Amino acid sequence: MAYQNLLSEVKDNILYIVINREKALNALNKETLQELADVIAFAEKNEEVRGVILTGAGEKAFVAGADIKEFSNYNGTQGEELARKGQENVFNAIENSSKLFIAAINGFALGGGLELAMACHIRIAADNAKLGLPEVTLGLIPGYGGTQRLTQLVGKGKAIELITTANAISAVEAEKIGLVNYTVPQADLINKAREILDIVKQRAPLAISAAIQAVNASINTDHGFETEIKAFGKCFETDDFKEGVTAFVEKRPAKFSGK
Ligand code: CO8
Repeated sequence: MAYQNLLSEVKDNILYIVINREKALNALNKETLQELADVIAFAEKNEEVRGVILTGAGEKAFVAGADIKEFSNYNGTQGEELARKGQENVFNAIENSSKLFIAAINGFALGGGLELAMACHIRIAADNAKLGLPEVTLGLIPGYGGTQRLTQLVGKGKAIELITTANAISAVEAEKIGLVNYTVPQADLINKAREILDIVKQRAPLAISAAIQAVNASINTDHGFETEIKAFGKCFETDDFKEGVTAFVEKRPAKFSGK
């Protein structure tokens, strides 16, 4: 699929998505959000795709936020609609995807950019990255799930501090508080993300999907344990379970079909 604001490529079962508006520090305008929604839907239904690496073009920014230049004419109803649509089609769609999404944070991840990274299942930051939610400097608050996901990831005290001060933090600080999984030199960023997906690719696809949904249920529902029980039971009905156990008994690597 050809996009105006994204580069995308499937290679060795990994979908690479690059947000490609380098001159605007990869800010999320409406078109980019729509293209992201489309490429996420593509990843979900394409069996070849076993994981996704999401990054920004250039070495300066992952995403410097929603496109502020589009904001000036919005009223309350439009603001609410945009937040709802974006959350449903992009941010929640990533979080609830059956494919593992890794954000490779190659620079500024601010506002909607940090929200995008937080919607991903794993975050890896380059050592030059700066992360923050500066919305209150614009008279706004985060609208793409940032108040919820930051609190889930780092706890209420740190989330309130970061959101109300609007201070951006370094990758090292972000790793210290659990906001990113790893900090690596910029040159190693994609390799580190690929290294993780190369492991995940060898695991049973339906089990990966079930694990993501069960972990999500621990924070987004009040029935996480029940979700786990049901998902655990369903795993026994998969070919992948039979293959996994047979391969173990036969002392060979499993060859999962995702069925
Ligand atoms: N939107 C639009 N354009 C941007 C954005 C942005 N978020 N960030 C940077 N740009 C543009 C600049 O305007 C500039 O363009 P131009 O060359 O045409 O003037 C270009 O990118 C380069 O930026 P700078 O010259 O500012 O680069 P600096 O190195 O001096 O500064 C910063 C880099 C610190 C990242 C600075 O650009 C900055 O502060 N950007 C804004 C960061 C921000 O406030 N982000 C939060 C936006 S609000 C948000 O994300 C809300 C999400 C929820 C929305 C929910 C519903 C809609």
